[in-house]
Amino acid sequence: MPFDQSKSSALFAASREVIPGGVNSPVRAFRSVGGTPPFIARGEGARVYDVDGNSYIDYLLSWGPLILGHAHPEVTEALIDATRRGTSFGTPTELELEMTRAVMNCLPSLEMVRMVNSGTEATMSAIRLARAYTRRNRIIKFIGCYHGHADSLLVKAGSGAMDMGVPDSPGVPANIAGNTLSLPYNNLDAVAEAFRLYGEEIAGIIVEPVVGNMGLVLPKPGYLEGLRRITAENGALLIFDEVMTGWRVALGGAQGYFGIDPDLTTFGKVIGGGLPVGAYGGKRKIMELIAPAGPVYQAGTLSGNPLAMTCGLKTIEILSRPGAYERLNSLTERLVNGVNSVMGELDLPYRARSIGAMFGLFFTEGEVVDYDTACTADTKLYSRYFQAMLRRGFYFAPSQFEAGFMSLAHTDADIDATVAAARDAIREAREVAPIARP
Ligand code: KE4
Repeated sequence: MPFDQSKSSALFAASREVIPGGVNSPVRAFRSVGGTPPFIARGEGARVYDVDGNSYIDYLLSWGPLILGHAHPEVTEALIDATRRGTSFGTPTELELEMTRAVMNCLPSLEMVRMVNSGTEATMSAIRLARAYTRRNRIIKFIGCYHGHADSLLVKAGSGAMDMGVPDSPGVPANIAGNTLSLPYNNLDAVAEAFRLYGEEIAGIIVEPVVGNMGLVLPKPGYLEGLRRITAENGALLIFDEVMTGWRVALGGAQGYFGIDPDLTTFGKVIGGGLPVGAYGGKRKIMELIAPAGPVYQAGTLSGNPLAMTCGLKTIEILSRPGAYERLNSLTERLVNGVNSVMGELDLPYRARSIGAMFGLFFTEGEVVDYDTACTADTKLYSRYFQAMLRRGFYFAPSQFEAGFMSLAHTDADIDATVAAARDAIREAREVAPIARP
């Protein structure tokens, strides 16, 4: 069946004239998978519909937030109702208190929370807070983990394993990047060595407790516990970046799933239910340094605005209903098991993995535990598979180094259709070229 993208192509050409790369966030431009990104006109439940009339079962879900599916009736009704009372006041509102309590009820590690408008704002603020609280400047992050685009976090590893970081983007000053140490994920020896060398100067570690930004990479057993122990022993803070894993891995986030008590946690995505929301929170003795309670400045015109709070509250309420996560996990496992049975049938070494309602599929034979092993994946094969699935009406992340997401709106029939399409798509993708074995 012809895959008409004439309107998306025209819109993409026009957008590139006035929006950098034609998009408002780089990964949407399909640079790593090629082709024209469909311009989406609307979403409903598990599906999105593009301007050319193509429809897709959506496993991107706006990069995670739409865990209830698109245009959920209860969320939509609540939003319409809230809009009639005004959209933003720049004043305290009861809704913010309600939302803060709802977030804290899900994560016992939280004693105070500050609402912001994106995951980047949340991680940027948490880093500033960790530096102020410890009176130290250095930060540890992990290679392949992404925490938004704040200067201190757009940093790649230095030339030597223990050399401080260098800018990962023009415009990031070297002296800012030089305070960030980028270490391999899932390697506690590297963290211990970093603290041996810089211990007194390290304000904290920021980590994706389950990585979604190099594809799905799970923490090795004991890894997160090790980060908790080493930071506590050295007076540094452990910051869990749960922008992606919060309410995605479990109602209590990755910290609840693995039983870790971080000092600070950052959030985004799901807690906005599709509207712009980020948040950071943690122990009271740390959070009380934040203005106006304390001297650490952080502010935001639209932070905690009523529409985002309404959407987030309704989303958390629905996720808190009995059976929600059993259903999400069951759908995700059905997809992963189905894809893996296809790979087995075709005698292919690739295996999908999942945790909670997020999943990933690496086109490589070995187990992926960090960025170096993630990079053994055959990205060309992934791109051909992605395009073959897109043409068949299934929208996955347009990069091998991203995760996939499930919603409560997906059905068993959607999953079974996806698995059937995957069987044809992987065959088509491989016929173009033999598999590049590492
Ligand atoms: P935002 O500023 O995009 O709301 O959040 C930044 C962020 C922070 N921490 C983690 C773990 C994240 O995954 C993100 C954002 N994730 C990307 C997808 N990998 C968002 C998609 C995009 O950049 O367009």
